[in-house]
Amino acid sequence: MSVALAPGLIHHPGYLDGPACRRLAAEVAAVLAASPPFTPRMPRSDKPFSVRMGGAGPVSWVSDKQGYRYQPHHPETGEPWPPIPPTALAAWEALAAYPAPPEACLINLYAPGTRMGLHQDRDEEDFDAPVLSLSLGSPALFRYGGLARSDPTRSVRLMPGDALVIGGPSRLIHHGIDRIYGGQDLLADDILPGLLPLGGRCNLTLRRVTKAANSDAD
Ligand code: MD3
Ligand code: FE
Repeated sequence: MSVALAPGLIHHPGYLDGPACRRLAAEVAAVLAASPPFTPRMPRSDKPFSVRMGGAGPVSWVSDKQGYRYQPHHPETGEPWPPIPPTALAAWEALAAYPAPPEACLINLYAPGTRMGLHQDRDEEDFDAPVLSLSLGSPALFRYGGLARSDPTRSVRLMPGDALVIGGPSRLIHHGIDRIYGGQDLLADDILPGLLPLGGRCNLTLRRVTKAANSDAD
């Protein structure tokens, strides 16, 4: 089942079932055990993000006083990023409809009460490729608008196991996470014990960064 939220913005509620979510969470835990989460900082102000991040793949995204960029190594350990989790790669193959594999897997870690402000993702060279998002843990309120920051926005709740494909005319829309539902009444799984507080959320985004050689996409 899938729902077009906008042209190119396709929501697949419950794409990963319970066992697949647990398998992906275990794969993410292994990535973060080898390559620890870090706190990105705003380029100009040096203000820390409230979201913590990890990464996997040939490159991943970092942000510090020097700016935003994709790089092949962890910003603190200097080690190469671990491989992209296989369950996430399988979802890319099933949903992305793109002839080249993802090069980056950003891992966003939201403690209860954290958020991500409205932004665009435009640090990649290849906007022909979609971005694939996979959600684990607590539900979140995802807000999305248009190409202009002042365009009207709508909101949708992202649940654990949901996939979202962001491509085509939606690739450069403004979007953010307004809240995490770490509800007292919600029976939260401890998805990443020791890495994220109970009631937290983890989001993976798979991306192309460079233009694929010999692809028909350009
Ligand atoms: C729309 N992550 O990592 S996922 C991000 O839940 C990011 O952690 C949010 O925004 C999260 O940059 C939202 C859905 C998503 C991901 C990438 C997009 C929506 C997007 C890229 C372009 C447009
Ligand atoms: Fe984003």
